[in-house]
Amino acid sequence: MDAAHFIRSLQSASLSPFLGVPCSVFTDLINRLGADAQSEHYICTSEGEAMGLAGGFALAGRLPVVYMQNDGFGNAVNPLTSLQLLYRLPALLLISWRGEPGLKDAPQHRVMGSALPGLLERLQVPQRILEDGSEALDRALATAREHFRAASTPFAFIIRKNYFAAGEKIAAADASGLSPRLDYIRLLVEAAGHDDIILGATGFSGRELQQYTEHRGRFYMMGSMGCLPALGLGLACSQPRRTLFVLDGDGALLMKLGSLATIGHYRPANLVHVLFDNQAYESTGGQPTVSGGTDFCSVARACGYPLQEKVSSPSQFQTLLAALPGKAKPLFIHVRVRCGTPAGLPRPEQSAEHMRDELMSFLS
Ligand SMILES: Cc1ncc(C[n+]2csc(CCOP(=O)(O)OP(=O)(O)O)c2C)c(N)n1
Repeated sequence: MDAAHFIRSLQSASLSPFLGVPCSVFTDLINRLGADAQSEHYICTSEGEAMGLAGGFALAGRLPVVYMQNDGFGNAVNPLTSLQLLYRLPALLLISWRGEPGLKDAPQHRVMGSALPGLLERLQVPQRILEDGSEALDRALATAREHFRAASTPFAFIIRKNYFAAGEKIAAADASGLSPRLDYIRLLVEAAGHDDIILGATGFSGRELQQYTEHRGRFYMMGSMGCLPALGLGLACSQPRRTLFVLDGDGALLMKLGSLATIGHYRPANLVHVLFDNQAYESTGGQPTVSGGTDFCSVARACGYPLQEKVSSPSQFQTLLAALPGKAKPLFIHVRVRCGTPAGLPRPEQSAEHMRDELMSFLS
């Protein structure tokens, strides 16, 4: 499906604005939305937030379109049930079908991939799996419009992996002078003690940690976007003699920014929270996040982290790592990085259970 045609068809059916959290299935769609000044478009920090925003547009009499990965559908369920379905507010949901049964995909999509159609049905959200071609789209749109008229609640289009063309990765905003994340990850793993724990988030920080470094205490959290700082807090509280490094992404941190307040409240004296901020959802196609307007060190300070450091070069990072034992913790380190990862970065071959077993046997 041509993304420009798709957007025009929805707009002709009075559907607008577009908003959501990226999935690589929507790279081409989001590129077109970003490039077209006529399309009203909002990039959100979580799918739950997107549903709230959609509720506001619906109250103003509009028919918003919310795109999300099916992994993110979980975040949307709460407002879907107690906002859209309670107040009867319409929205067209575009949900990517990662982990569609029978197709190869990353393991974190398996459960939601098979559950999605049934979940929508249980929630009484009518759905269409979109078939290719503009006639199929027109028919689905007519059904959705009729549903909005009759019931005034959300309608879901399930979007298969290859529905839109692959789409070019969005070229990052000017990041000249900045180093890529992997330069910093390598330095951190070198500096970490043998007994320390290093956690990598959904997105490229976890994948690079897993693929390009060796440390017995490393762990890549593949899914559950935004949950890594909380998982790190649990480990840090249970393993007080080890230093625990959380390698975060700006998209992931923004998704659950409340974790900063929780960590700042409990103040684990062994946690180092490193944010690799490329101002993008790089691993889903480089779509911009809203992080450019957020001063993360100030937020961490206000949430109770006793120390925050801003880093913009690997040598600065190295100096900081050398002085780490004497620094107050939880320590927040904001590293501004540029987008870019080695070509062909594979997904890990180990299963999730294997990664769990490795970390647990290291800890015991
Ligand atoms: C709840 C949820 N929503 C969306 C996704 C899809 N997704 C996977 S990685 C990612 C981008 C992560 O961005 P960031 O944390 O900045 O890391 P980067 O990709 O830049 O390394 C997104 C949106 C997901 N896995 N889970």
